[in-house]
Amino acid sequence: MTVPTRARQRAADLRAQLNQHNYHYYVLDDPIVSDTEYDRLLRELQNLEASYKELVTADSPTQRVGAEPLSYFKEVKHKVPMLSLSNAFDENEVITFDRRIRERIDVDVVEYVAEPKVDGLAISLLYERGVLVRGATRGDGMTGEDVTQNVKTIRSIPLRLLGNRHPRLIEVRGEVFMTHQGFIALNKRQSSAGLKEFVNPRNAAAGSLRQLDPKLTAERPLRMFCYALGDVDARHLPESQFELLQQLSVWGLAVSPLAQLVKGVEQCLAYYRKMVAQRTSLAYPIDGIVYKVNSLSLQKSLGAVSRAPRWALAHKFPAQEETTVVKAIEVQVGRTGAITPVARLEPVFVGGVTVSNATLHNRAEIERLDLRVGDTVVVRRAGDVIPEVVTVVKKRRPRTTKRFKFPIRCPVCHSDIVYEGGEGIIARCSGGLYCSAQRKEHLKHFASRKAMDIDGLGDKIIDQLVEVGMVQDIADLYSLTVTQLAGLDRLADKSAQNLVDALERSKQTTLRRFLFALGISQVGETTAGQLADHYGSLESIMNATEDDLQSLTDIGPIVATNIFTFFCQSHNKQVISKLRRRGVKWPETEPIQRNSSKLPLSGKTIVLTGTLDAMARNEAKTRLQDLGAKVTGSVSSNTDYVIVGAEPGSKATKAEQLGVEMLDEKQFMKLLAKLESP
Ligand code: 9MJ
Repeated sequence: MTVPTRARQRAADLRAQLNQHNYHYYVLDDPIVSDTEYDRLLRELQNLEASYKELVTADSPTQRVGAEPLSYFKEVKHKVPMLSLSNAFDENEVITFDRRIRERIDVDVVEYVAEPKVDGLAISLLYERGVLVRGATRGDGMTGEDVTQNVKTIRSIPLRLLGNRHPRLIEVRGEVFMTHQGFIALNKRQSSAGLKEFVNPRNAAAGSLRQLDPKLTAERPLRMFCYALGDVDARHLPESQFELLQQLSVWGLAVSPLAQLVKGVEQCLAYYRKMVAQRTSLAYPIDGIVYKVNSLSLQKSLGAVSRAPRWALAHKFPAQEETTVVKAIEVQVGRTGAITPVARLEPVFVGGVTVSNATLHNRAEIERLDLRVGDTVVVRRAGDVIPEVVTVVKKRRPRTTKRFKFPIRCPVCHSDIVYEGGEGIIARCSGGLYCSAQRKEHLKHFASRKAMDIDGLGDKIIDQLVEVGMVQDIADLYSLTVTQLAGLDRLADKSAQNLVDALERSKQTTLRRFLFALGISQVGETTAGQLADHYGSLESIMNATEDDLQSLTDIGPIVATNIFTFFCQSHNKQVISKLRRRGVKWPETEPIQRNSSKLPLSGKTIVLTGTLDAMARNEAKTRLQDLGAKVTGSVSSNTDYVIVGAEPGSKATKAEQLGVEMLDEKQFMKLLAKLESP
């Protein structure tokens, strides 16, 4: 069947458009059409190609998925070996690397390209006259596997290079990787399908590229950054590494946006330090920095030793994962009684520090890992995050291990442990301030910098004060004397005096600090600040009803209940009086009057129920408050309006019974539009 010229032209046009969109999306990270628009164009091309089979080309965007599963991968011999990189683990090794290069080529300052070392797997892409004809893994550097079908499913890899006058043949090399987000989403899907989860993004990327069925690879969120050439047959090539990256990008291949030219070893090290700090905020895993001599002719003359080039170096970050052995599993009791299991470890150097404890989060996590004392585990410490156990190396489990039994009583005060949260995931000691562990944490919070800021009252001193019974509650801190404190371990007279002075100074505080210091469940600094601003005095807060408390932007029903319940309890009221008697004070302020009579909704009480299409509940609340309204949580005869969203709760029924005026979303939006216009 002959293909009408119009169809042929349209297919070529669609292909070009789709390639452009891919380039904007994956290489420039700046999409110019929506996903829906992209899908529409792709579908149109698929339909055209289905009508006229002759239109199908190897580089058509429709050909990314669709190849039949393989039974094995063919071998690929790399014409130019795929080298690995020499590693440096500290700055001195980088200094030596730079010195050797300077000596060999006899220059004072070497120009390098520095870029993050992406933690994925090295891949080679072969383009013939601009069309992708083969994708291969690195393998052992000499022989890899032909993964063309799989590579084609990766949308950041162009099936045809952009522009024209491409080299007759060009082999581009780079790293295929998975973003953290893609990795988490993939593992979620694996887990809900009852399949094995991947240990880290690198394993997930490698496993995904080695699928015999390309349909499976297509479902995996893989990306690629290119950084080198292999075999080439071209008239003109760039003269430097940095220009090469720019040329690759012009051809539509993604390169690291963080690659930078640096001069001399000092700038290399400065780049490294900057990236160490940026590492955890990147969307994908990196495990070091690669420095490469910028001039390609110098690279050539420097050559390679064994399988690594002399002109490049991988400066590794401290490992974020290491294996070690679990010596014990214990549980810790937090300020609010939450019980967190922790693994005591054989100390191990990971992420730049020695780690001997890792959090196990909760009971379910121990069960998920099936963690036992004696197990060899992989621990991870990323950035400043608390170290955690990633996996158990089951192969190295000793023969006689026992499943860990989660305690049913608090290990400190022996009160019952109660379970709460979704599926009873949070274990909590029911002992309250009777539990000395909770008391200690409560005191530590009270003394902390953002709370009462008691300088010199460290964790060790608090532990002793509780253990010897010198302090029962937070108010007792203010009756401590120099003589008493000087009797404690490792506290000299001078430090005891300093601590008493610090306690004295801390008495003059602010209402927001004091409220935060009380440690009411879920009342952080922001909420404490809002309460202080809104009410102006402790008495007003103590007298507020739950409904009234909910009129604050950040306070929902749960936090309102926490605050209300806290101030109802007589022991809390007693501690507060005791603190005030001992001299803790703050300037009382005028409550911030939102309900200024000048505002259009001043004096009006409004309740929100159901979900709104146009905005989140909190936004609706703030906008109403900004107009002077009081927004509360329950409907009464004092309510002026109830705003009813989709699937309203019992509040709508109550409003109807009481005859309170109700506004649907449309009416509400109209009201906002009218009142908010200047
Ligand atoms: C990675 N993994 O990001 C190289 N790499 O260069 C970068 N790997 C490399 N360069 C030559 N950015 C061999 C390997």
